[in-house]
Amino acid sequence: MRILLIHPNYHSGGAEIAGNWPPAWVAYLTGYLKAGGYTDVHFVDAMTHHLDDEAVRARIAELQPDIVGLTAITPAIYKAEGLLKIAKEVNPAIVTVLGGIHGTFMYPQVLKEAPWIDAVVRGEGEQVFLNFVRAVDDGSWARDRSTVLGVAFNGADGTVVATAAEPPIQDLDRIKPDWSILEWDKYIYIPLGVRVAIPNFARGCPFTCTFCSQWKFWRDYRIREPKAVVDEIEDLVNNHGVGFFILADEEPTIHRKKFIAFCEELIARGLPAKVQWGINTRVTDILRDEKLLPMFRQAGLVHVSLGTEAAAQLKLERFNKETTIEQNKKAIRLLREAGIVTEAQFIVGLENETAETLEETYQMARDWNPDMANWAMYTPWPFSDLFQELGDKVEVFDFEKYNFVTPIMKPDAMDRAELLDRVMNNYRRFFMNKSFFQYPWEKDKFRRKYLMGCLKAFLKSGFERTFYDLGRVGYWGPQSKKKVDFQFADQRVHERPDPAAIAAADEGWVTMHGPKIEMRRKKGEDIAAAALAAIGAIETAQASSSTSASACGGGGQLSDDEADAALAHRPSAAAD
Ligand code: B12
Ligand code: SF4
Repeated sequence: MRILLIHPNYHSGGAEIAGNWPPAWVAYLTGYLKAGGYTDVHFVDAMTHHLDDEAVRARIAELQPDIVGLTAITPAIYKAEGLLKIAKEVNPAIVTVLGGIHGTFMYPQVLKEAPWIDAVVRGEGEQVFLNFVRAVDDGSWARDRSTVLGVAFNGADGTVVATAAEPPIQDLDRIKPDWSILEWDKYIYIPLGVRVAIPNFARGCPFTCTFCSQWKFWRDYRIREPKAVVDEIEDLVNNHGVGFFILADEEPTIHRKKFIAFCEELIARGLPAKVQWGINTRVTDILRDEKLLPMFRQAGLVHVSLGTEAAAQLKLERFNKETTIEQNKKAIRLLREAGIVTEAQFIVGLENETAETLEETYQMARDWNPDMANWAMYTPWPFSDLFQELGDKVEVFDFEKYNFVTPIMKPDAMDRAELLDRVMNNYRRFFMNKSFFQYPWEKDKFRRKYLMGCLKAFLKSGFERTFYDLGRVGYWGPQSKKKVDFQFADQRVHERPDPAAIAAADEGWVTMHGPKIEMRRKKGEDIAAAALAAIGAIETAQASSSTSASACGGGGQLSDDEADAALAHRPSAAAD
C-alpha cells in the first residue's frame, strides 16, 4: 500500500516570512502509519518547493500511490481540493483523502464542491488515518465505509455521511513521529540561519476564545511526558541538525509542572547550547510563572509570542480571551527582563474598527514595548463562535483569502484598503523605531543577533513583496490605496455556509468544553472561578499588583494539582 502525502503550495506572507517551515502533520502521521505496518510513505512539499499543479501531477504519476492525502487549513482548501482532483485524473483508482482543520468542520461543503474526494479525516489524524488505510487495504472501505470512525464522505445516495468521532488519543507519547520523512536542508529559520522544527508537546486548549477554533478541533487537552518530548528534540538536533524549534502547541505552558520538567530536562541534557526555541502562549501563564522565566530562558526559550489580541478591554471580552490589558503589559515586561524576545499579537479589522482603535493598538504596542508586534486581520473561521455572532456582517466567502492578512470584514468606518493602509502604517512606524533605536543597540548579544535576523526576514519579504501578501494585492504605500485589489473570487463570495448546516455537521463532535460553555452561559463559571481564586492567591502572595484579573477560565492559573484534576476531570463525552 503506497501512500503519498502532499502539503499544498499556498502562500500568504504572514508568519511564513521567517523561513521555510516543516509540516509537522506529515512526520506525526508517517510515524503512526509506519508503527501500524505501512512503511511505503512518500511526501511532496509543494509549499516549500513552490511546485505548480503540473509538477505535482508529474510526481503523483511517477510515484503511482494507492492513497493520496492532502492537508488543508482554511485558506489552502481550494489548492488541496485541486490537487486531489489531479490525483484522480492521474489514476481514478487512487483513493483521495483530505485532513486538517478546514475539512474537519466544513466537510459538507468540501464534499459538495469537490466530489472527487473519497474521504475527509476529521480532527486528530493519526488513528483515524491508520484505520482508514487499513480499511482501504483490506477492502472494507469499498464495502462499508461507515465502519471507519472520524471520517466523512459522499454516500451512495448523494448525501454526506459523517461517522461518529474517533476518541482523541489520550497517551500522545504513543505517537512516534518520523521526522526522517522530511528533506531537512530546506527548512531554515531565517532569523538564526538554522534548521527549524515544529514538535508537539501538548494538543488542545481548555479555553474557548470566540475567534479561535483550535479548542474545538482537538476537543480535549492532552500533554506528553516531558522526557519523551526532549528525546524527540534530541533526535531532531542530533540526527536532523535542527537548531531552532517552535512548539506546535496551542497552550504549552498551562500544565506548569510538565512545562517546568520539560525545561529542566533540556537543561540537564545540555541541549540549550545546541537548540533555541519559541512558543505561543497566554499572558496569564507568563504572570503565573514570573519567577521561573529566567529558568525558561536558560532552557533555551528565546521567543514568546503572546496572544495579547486587542488594545481595548472591550474587545478582549468580546473575544472571551479572559485576560486584561494590564496583564498584557506586565507579561511583556517580565519576559523582556528575563531576556526573552517578546512578540505581541493584535487582532484588528472587526466591523467596529476605526482609525482611532487602530491608532490605539499602535500606541499600546509602543507603550508595552514588545520586541515585535503583529497586526493580524480578524479572520472569521466559519466554524468559530464569533462567526456565528457576526451573522451577515461576514460578506466574503472566498476562503483562499482567510489568512490573517486579508481584510475579510469591512469596518463600518472605512474601506478595506484603508484598513490595510492603516495597519501597514502601524507596522512601518513600529519597526522603523525598533530598527533604528532598539535592535542594533541591544546589549545582549543573542537578542541582538536574533532581532537583527528577524529584521532581515522582514526586509527580505518586503523586498520580495511577499510580506502581508502586498505584492498580490498591489499595495505600494499610502499613495496606492485606491488601486488595491484584494481579488476576492466572485463565485465564492455568495456561498455563505448555512449556520444550521454547520451545526448539523458538528453534531456528535463533543469537546471537553461543553460543561464550561454551559457554565458560562449560566454565569456559573466554576472553572473560571477556580482560576480566579488561584490568580487572587498568586497575586496576594506576590503582592505585586493592584489589578485583579477580570476573568480567566480553563485552568490558566490552576495549581499543579488543580490542573491535573481539571484535566483528569474531562467529561466522559470528550472521549466519546
Ligand atoms: C506551525 C504553524 C504554521 C507554520 C506552518 C508550518 C507548516 N508548513 O505546516 C507557518 C508559520 C508557516 C504557518 C503559516 C500560516 N498559518 Co499556521 N499554524 C501553525 C500552528 C502553530 C501549528 C500547526 C501544526 O504543525 N500543528 C501540529 C500538527 C500535528 O497538527 P495539524 O497540522 O493540525 O495536523 C493534525 C490534524 O490536522 C490532521 N491532519 C492534518 N493534515 C492532514 C492530512 C491528512 C491526509 C490526514 C489524514 C490528517 C491530517 O492530522 C494531524 C495529526 O493529528 C497552528 C496553530 C496550532 N497550534 O495548531 C497554526 C495554524 C494552523 N495556522 C493558521 C494560519 C491561518 C496560517 C497562515 C494562513 C497565517 C499567515 N498568513 O501567515 C499561514 C499559512 C501558511 C501556509 N502556506 O500554509 C491557522 C489556521 C486556521 C484555519 N482555520 O485555517 C492556525 C490553526 C492558527 C490559528 N490561530 O488559527 N503556520
Ligand atoms: S487560548 Fe484562545 S486563542 Fe489560544 S488556542 Fe486557546 S482558544 Fe485559541
